Amino acid sequence: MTLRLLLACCSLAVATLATAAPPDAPALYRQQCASCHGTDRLGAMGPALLPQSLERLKPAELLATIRDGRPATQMAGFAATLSAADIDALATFLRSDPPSPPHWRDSDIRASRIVHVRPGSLPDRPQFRADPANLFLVVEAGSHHVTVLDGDTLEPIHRFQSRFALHGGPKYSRDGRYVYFASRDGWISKYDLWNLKTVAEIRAGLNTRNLAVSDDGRWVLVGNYLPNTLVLLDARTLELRRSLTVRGTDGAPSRVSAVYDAAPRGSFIVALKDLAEVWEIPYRNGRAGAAPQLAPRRIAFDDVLDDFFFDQSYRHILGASRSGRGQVIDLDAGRKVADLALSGMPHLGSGITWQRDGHDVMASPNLKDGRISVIDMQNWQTVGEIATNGPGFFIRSHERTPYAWTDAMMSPRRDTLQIIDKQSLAVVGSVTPSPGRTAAHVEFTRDGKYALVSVMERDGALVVYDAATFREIKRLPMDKPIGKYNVFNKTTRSSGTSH
Ligand code: DHE
Repeated sequence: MTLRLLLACCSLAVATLATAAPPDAPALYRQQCASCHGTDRLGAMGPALLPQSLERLKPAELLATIRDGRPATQMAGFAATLSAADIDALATFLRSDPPSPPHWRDSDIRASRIVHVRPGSLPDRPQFRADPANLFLVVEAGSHHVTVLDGDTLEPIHRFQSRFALHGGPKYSRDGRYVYFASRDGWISKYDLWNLKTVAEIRAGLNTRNLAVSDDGRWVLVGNYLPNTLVLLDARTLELRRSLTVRGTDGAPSRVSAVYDAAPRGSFIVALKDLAEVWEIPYRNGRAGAAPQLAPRRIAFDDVLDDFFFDQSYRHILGASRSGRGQVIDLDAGRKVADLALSGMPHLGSGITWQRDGHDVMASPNLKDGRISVIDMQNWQTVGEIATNGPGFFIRSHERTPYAWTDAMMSPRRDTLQIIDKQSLAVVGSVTPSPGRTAAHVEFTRDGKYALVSVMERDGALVVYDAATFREIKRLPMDKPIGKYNVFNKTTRSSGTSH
């Protein structure tokens, strides 16, 4: 090789090295993302972009979102602005923890509150003709909307924009007038269903699991993954009343898996993700007008239980450990009273109950196995194992139908729901609303006559079936409808739906 050629090769290598400098992801974030998602990645007009917020997004989906944007939202695609290497680097950056752990203190919570409508300033009666107790709220995850559906005419009466990524059931006040939503980003929204208006909002955390409303309608408790907190709000105004960092007796922090209202006990129940404890927080005993103390009664176990089902009296919890082992906890006694013969990954949180042979039974789907387990609630024995098309998420019924409907959304048969006779425990029918497309989550009209099923796709639909003949009655196009919630069934704590 001549000297000249050698020099040429060297300078080419230097030039290649210079152009191959790795992208500066933090700088790219500041230039391209920070104005919508916040300089601290905690969210602003766009959602938070922390590892916890992105957990549910597959790597390819995150890349595609940065590259192509999200249809029907303000998220534009960056394919024309950023190279593939820049996009890769940004995705890796977003999946990494920020240099200092993000905080969300009481002062941040307070500062985030937005009052859209002054309490007491809206009419105290429904501003529409539909039966307010037979309304449904349908959460459409595609472009983050909620549809208000008249349960008699089965026609929408209103549709509104929600916060980004609602999850879990919205919770109604007992009279059905107000409904509280939690978004995965921590936003709690209070909606006046009689006036079809969002009245107040507050950001209670950075990554929230769910909320519970006390039976007396006075308190909202929010459970967070990030930070590890419980947040108590005044249900009337959404003002912050108390917060508590969740720790074990040894000081170890824990995420909150979920919070529940145990109405007959006058308390909230808190499921914990990292502690082998369940907490009970009474809300009725305090001084008149005073916010309940977040001073939990701790019930300790030998294993973490983060998914569970309550019996109708809220005396017993049926809980599943991470290994899938099931146990029954007596909340009065504060200890385990029985083991449950369950395997796979029972999804007890989606369980329902009904009467069979004079006994209350409970049925739970399974996230790993294609079967529904049916358990006698008196002796805690398994009285039936119903083979289904595959692992599923939800099972649903109603006091006035002889059938329970279940999906197989975690399996190749995700497009089909099977219908089970609650007495014989035999599968007696099935529906496939749209072949090849995910169908799941059933809710009944207040009289139990119609079953509403979600086709959970961007160009999806809400499909209404006659609950006795399993014939399709109508379908309403919707943008990735997920859960739907009937005011009557939820406020009367129907045994056919989760609470
Ligand atoms: Fe949910 C409720 C936890 C994934 C749709 N889900 C709940 C509740 C909990 C929970 C604790 C009860 C809270 C409540 O209603 O107040 N869900 C979890 C998980 O841990 C899990 C497996 C993983 C996660 O990312 O959190 C999970 N859930 C999903 C989904 O993938 C679903 C199918 C679609 C989605 O929205 O992301 C989903 N979850 C639902 C729905 C409810 C729910 C529709 C309310 C059920 C009801 O009828 O009340």
